[in-house]
Amino acid sequence: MPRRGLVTTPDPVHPAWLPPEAFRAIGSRRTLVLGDGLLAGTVHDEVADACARYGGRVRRGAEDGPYDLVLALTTEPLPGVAGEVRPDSAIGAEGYLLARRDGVTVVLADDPAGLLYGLFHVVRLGERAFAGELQAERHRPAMRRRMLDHWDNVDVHPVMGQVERGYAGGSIFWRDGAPRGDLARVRAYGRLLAACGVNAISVNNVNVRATGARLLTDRLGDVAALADVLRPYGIRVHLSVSFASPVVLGGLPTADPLDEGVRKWWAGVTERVYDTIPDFGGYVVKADSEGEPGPFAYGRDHADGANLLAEALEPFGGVVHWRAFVYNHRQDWRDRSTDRARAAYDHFAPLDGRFRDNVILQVKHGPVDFQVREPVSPVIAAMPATRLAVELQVTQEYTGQQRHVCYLPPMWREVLGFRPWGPDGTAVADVAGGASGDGGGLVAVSNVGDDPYWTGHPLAQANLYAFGRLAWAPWTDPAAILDEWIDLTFTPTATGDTEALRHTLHAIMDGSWRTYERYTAPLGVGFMVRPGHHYGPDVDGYEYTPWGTYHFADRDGVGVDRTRATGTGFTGQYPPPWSEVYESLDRCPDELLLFFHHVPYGHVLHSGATVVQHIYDTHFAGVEEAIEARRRWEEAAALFDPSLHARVEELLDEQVRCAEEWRDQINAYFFRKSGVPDVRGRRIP
Ligand code: BDP
Repeated sequence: MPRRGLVTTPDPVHPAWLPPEAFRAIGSRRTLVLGDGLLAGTVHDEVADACARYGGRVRRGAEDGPYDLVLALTTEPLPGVAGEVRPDSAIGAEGYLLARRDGVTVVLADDPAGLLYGLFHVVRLGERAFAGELQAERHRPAMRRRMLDHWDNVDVHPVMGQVERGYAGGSIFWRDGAPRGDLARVRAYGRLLAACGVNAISVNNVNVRATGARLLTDRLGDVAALADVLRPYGIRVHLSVSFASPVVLGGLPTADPLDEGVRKWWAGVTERVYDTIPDFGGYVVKADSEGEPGPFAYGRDHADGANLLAEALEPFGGVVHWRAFVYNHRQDWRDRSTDRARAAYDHFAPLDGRFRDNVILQVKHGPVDFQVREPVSPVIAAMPATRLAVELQVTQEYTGQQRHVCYLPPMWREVLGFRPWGPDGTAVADVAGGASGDGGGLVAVSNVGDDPYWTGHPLAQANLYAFGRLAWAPWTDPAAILDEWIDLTFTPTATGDTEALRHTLHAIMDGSWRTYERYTAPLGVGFMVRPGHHYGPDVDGYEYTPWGTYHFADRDGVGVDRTRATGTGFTGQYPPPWSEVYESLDRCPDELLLFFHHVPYGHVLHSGATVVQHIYDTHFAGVEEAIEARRRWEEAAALFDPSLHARVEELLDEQVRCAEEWRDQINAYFFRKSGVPDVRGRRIP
């Protein structure tokens, strides 16, 4: 029998980006914490722990100064320098002001969450927080909602296991149908998330099954226990729910969103949720997608469906994250006119303006499915009257499954910086942030499991950290975020050569997303992965299946014609100028060419290479880059903890093996289809 309850069973867990040393600068100083409540208590306890280790001291409530660091709520009487730097206007929700004057570092916040984020800013600065003077700086999150979705199954699924698309061991919440019990791990997770700015998580898979569905009702206590542990770190808990809950849990004959009994059922259940978890965040719903139940069964649309739940949540300030990932996964592959890329827009754009205010439409960043290269989803530009959240995938389902190094923030940064209405228009980051700061925000599928390094591949931690930081400040340079992560995570080893360590990690990680792109499916065509688990190459794996993900390679050419002129018309879902840019064979960016166009192998790219030569060149180059990353890592052995070094080395061996497999299959496939030899005469199997 799996163990139930709140027993703490400490795993051999690495502290990720908050090793005790990260608090050295604070822990050796004198700190004053001013403010009441749970989160101010967390701030105090964090500093107190550090002081116990490094010999400093912390007081809560004004008394015997002087202090090196003051962390205070603006609702308190502010002594000395803290009073002098107090701003005239509001700092704002979750924000903080940071200043240093006369040898005192001051963090001020209007609300306790801001104090917590301010503390972690000081942690990031380390000794720099206590040197010289600092003009008051204000910091506020660009997105109010910064959320992680866990695709964790409560019961073990026969195919997907404990965590759907999880590459880091089991769930940190659930094991074999029950809570794991070791809430110390969940608490440590909450702390890591607060340090990078995440403030919400959903704790069960969007494919809601068996016990997962019951978290809403008789297993609600399990969710409440998680909420209790995460609350001190400013993290609200959300729940994935099944649209069929009134039937499967409530015994009702229908889940029709317009049925009075169904509405009452959701209202009653939701009230009980808030009685149990007063700060509950809301529901996440995947409906009418890949077999999940939804409003279509009752002849209703997705506004009817989402509004049903929104109505139940509204009295309590909750939101429903309604996913736009709705498409037909049983399409006829012989019928070239259907296009999975079109589906989200076709379903949702006509519904703009019909959603209640507390509905957040959660849109995958690309129109298909988290491929290594996709255009930005046109839905993001099509629904000005709807709150939109952009969904990213931190778990590396299609990007190496945490066996390959693939630092994703450069891709996310491109998505967030994309301007769907052209260079003078709003960017995706601003759509998600919302005009009044209350947009749907950023959501990502977490990559964490019960692995001792949290994420399987130790370097995959950087993706999680960077997700939080980009949700807070989307315009940050991914390389700068990587530096932050490095500084917070790695303490100097025997050699103490932090510069060399940093140099090694940048050399391996900065360009790793593009490296991965080079040795996998080319020019935005996507997929070509093994069906089912999605690891490694299978050139025609999905080509003759009902899933809607095709490349249409034949002896003459490759790519999906999504133009209005001759193809599926998908380009017409974009506003100008992108509708024209993507429609035009001449103007379409090289990296997306095969996403939008079917071209002959001899088609010449902007780069000057033909399509087929580009495929050969990038596949040889991608493997060379993977080999070079492994060489650099081997060379840097002395800089890293030996067990971490060994784990990454093993994974780099696998990455090189797999990259070679990709190269050989892709190159051989296109050589045999096209008959065109490599101009450089390299060996193609
Ligand atoms: C796909 C995954 C599948 C998820 C689905 C989703 O393969 O496991 O359930 O996304 O986002 O990419 O719902």
